[in-house]
Amino acid sequence: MNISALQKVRYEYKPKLPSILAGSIDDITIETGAPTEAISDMEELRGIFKNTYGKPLVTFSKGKNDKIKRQLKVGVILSGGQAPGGHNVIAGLFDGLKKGNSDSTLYGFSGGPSGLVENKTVILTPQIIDEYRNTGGFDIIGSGRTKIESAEQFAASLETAKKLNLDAVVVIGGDDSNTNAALLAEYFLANGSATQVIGCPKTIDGDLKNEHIETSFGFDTACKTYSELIGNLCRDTNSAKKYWHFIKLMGRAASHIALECAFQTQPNVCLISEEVEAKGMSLDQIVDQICDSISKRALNGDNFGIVLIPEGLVEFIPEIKKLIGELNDVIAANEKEFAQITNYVDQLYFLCSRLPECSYNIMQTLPPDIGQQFLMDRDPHGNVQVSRIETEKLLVGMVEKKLSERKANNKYNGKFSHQTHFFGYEGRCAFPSNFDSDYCYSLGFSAFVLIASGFTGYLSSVKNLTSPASDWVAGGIPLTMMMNLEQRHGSKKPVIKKALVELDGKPFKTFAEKRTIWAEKTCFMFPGAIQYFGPSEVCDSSTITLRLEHEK
Ligand code: FBP
Repeated sequence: MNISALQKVRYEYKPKLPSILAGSIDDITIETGAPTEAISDMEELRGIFKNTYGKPLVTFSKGKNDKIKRQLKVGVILSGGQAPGGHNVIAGLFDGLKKGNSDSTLYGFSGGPSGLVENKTVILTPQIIDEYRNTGGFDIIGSGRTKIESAEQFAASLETAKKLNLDAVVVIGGDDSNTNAALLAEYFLANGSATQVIGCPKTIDGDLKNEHIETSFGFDTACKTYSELIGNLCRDTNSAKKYWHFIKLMGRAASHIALECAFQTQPNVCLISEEVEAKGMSLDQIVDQICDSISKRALNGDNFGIVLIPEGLVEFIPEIKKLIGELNDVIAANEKEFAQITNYVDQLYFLCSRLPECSYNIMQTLPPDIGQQFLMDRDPHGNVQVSRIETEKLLVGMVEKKLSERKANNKYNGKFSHQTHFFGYEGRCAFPSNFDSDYCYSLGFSAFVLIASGFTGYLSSVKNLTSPASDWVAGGIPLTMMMNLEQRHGSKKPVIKKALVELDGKPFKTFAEKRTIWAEKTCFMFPGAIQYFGPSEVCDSSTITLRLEHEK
């Protein structure tokens, strides 16, 4: 196999573990706290999760644990979008299992949750694991977005667990996938199965976090990768002084990635979707905000700059959010008929009598290529595929129009040339940073300890992440503790609450203090590429968001 020089040396990297997990396997025991409650809708959730609701928080400490050396059979699933470090979660789980008992087996379910439903597995051997240590990607077993929701899918998953005689299933996924993990844990117990289910918090979006989960894995590496690219564009535009770069950044609904990249690069404008929603800003007001920065900088002779746009922005602009919701309803109610219409003009004609007038009017004003993107298939969890809506192009078009109006009114006298970019997939499979390599390996190892100790319906957790890894605190969080009921497809469903950017949180407030000056002056920062070797402050630091959150 052809491997790069970096891949070769990264195989040798030994991820750092919390000291409790790095020591002897005979010296890891469990401490449990008081019973827990869901974040809201407690009574309803207690009814849905009769067997798994309200379990205590778990931490690991030194001591004897009779169960830790059990021979175990475990299956692991990679679920949803790729995030750097997934391979290390599997490596940590594998090494933990083998350290506990060398006869334990780890199955990988191929292609995501459908691998569990369809019983498609590979046995993970030391050779396979060694080929993937400290590498990006999910290609060790593949991933998928299948949602286990029908009675048949749950029954088939149970059948697979029985056939393989599984002690546990580990679901490495985001909020939707871990909601699925919670339902699976409940279903197994309710149907007399002893197969445990443990989740691991994955997603570059950074939106699976709370008091107990400080960050999801992959966020660190993805943000550092995008920031390197944005920093390069900052330097390019500061050299050539001729382009405004409009950069859309992945992250689905939440703007955590855009905010972190703003800290790392100090762009002229960074839009934050959550603020747009809170202030009820219209598309026109957003365009005004960008044009204000362009106009001010033009007065200084600076006809160049950087604009960061969170991927999910359109869903937070009240008038567009309403449009998307209404489109979802019309498309769902006329699914088959609508699927037959392939031409955009005919699609608009079909929507004309079915959408409320005001939403139809917005639809008509959108450039056809953007309008079409609003009509594309939803993902299996019902989400609009925001990564496919070219918001950066929509904004550039509107900015150009507004600037010519300003010029006609003598309110702008600059020169506007632009470039658009979308950074998303570029960061999802990068070699994990040291932080993600260590964090993921620890999450996998911690999942093993939870399984060996008999827990189900838990999310593997590693806390105190801004301290050196030896001081990290490992344990488990009951999945039901992070849940509430939300309206999905016309009815209330239990879901893990998505963490959006908090406008009264330290990261946003810090950004808000600095952005006025960034909008006018050139304050760019150039973080450069992720470093794997060198001084610890360069190689091991966590995100600025995490550090600010710890300061509060
Ligand atoms: P997860 O929520 O599954 O972690 O996915 C993250 C993500 O990268 C989002 O940021 C993005 O909107 C989406 O996946 C893109 O999905 P796809 O890979 O299906 O194009």
